[in-house]
Formats: sequence, structure tokens, C-alpha cells
Amino acid sequence: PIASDALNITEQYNQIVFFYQAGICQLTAKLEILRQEFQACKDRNPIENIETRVKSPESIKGKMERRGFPLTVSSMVKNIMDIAGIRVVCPFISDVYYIAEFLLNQEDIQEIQIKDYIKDPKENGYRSLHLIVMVTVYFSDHKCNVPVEIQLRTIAMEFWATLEHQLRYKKNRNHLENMQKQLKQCADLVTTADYKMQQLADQWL
Ligand code: 0O2
Repeated sequence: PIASDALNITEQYNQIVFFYQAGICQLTAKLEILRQEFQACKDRNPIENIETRVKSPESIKGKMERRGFPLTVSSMVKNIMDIAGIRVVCPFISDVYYIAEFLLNQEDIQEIQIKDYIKDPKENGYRSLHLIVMVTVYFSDHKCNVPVEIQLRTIAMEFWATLEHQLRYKKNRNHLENMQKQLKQCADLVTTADYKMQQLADQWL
């Protein structure tokens, strides 16, 4: 429950963060349990790393302006589905789909959208599996469905995305155009390595 509908998200940020942070907690607990189960019972782990973030107020406002949404809290809650974000890095491509299935099969998780940039990479070479889900969270006197974006990717995809982000950051248009072709070539090399590793996993794991 947020006091006023005017989008003063900087002032109301504590209340907003709390709601989305709860969704993140609920999902990371599930992932941690899976990780510990694998640690205890199996020889290997399908999760390499988990990172979480809540989108900053500036970033939320920027996205709403770009999309032409009214700058109100109710519009934000309805339209912006990636305020809570979890990134799960996995060793192999098969682990990415395994974790996605593991989450989507749970009763308190509802699938809203799947964007499979592994099957259909972005034009620049970006690959990842993006899920938007609603996760049920129990608060003191009510339960709520909290939207969370889960990005799942392999170590190789993470390597490319992290370096691409650093190279792109604060570069002017000219530099970006010069870089684009080479970044795509790197993405292709990384993709080849990822599928080769998957073949080894299929054969030996
Ligand atoms: P942040 O700080 O991670 O939130 P949007 O770009 O958000 O307006 P959409 O359709 O909601 O559009 O999202 P999309 O394209 O499915 O995924 C957006 C997020 O995926 C980005 O978040 C990045 O984290 C990641 N991503 C998408 N494309 C690329 C890419 O080409 N390179 C890298 N490194 N990451 C990418 P934001 O919005 O950038 O910021």
C-alpha cells in the first residue's frame, strides 16, 4: 500500500523496495535450497552464481518515460515488470533450462512471459533466458503476487554480456558502431564454445 499515486518514487522508495525485495527473497530461497540439495546429494551444481537487484528510481522513471506510461505508482506497478531482478548463472545451457523448469513448476510461481534469447539471440549477439514471473509472498495480514524478472544464462553468456556492457558504457554512437561487428563476432565464438561444452556435458556428466 503506497500513500499517494503521484510517482514520487524517490520518496516512496523504501515502501517500494520492501515489496520487490520480498519477491526476490522468496525466489532466492528456492534457488538456495536447490543449490544446497545438489551440494549434499549430487556431484555437481547447476547454479554457479546468483545476483539480485532492485531497479533504481531513476531507471524506473526512465523506462516509463521511454514507453510513454503515465508517471504514477499504479501505472508503475502494473507496467514495469523488471523492478525486482534475479540473475542466475549456470555452467551449462541444459542447466539454464533445468532451473527455469524447476521454478515454473512450483505452485506459488506463475509464468507471465518467457523471452528465449538463447534460441533467438538479439541482433547484437546477446543471449540469455528471461522469465517474468509472479511469486506469491505472505505479508503480515495479506498475500501478494510480486513480479520478478529472472535472467538465466551460462558462464559463457555472462562473460560476453558483462564485457559488452563495460565496453558499451558511456561510449558515443560512433564508437558503438565500430564495436558492434566485433562484439557480434565474439558472441559467435562464445556461442560455439557454449555448445561444444554442452556436447561434453551430454557425453560425460
Ligand atoms: P538493468 O539495470 O539490468 O535493469 P528494456 O531494455 O528493459 O526496456 P525489456 O523488453 O523489458 O526492455 O527487456 P529485455 O530486452 O528483455 O531485457 C532487458 C535486460 O536484459 C537489460 O536490463 C539487461 O540486463 C539485459 N540485456 C538485454 N539486452 C542486452 C544486451 O544487449 N547486452 C547486455 N549486456 N545486457 C542486455 P537493462 O534495462 O539494461 O538494465
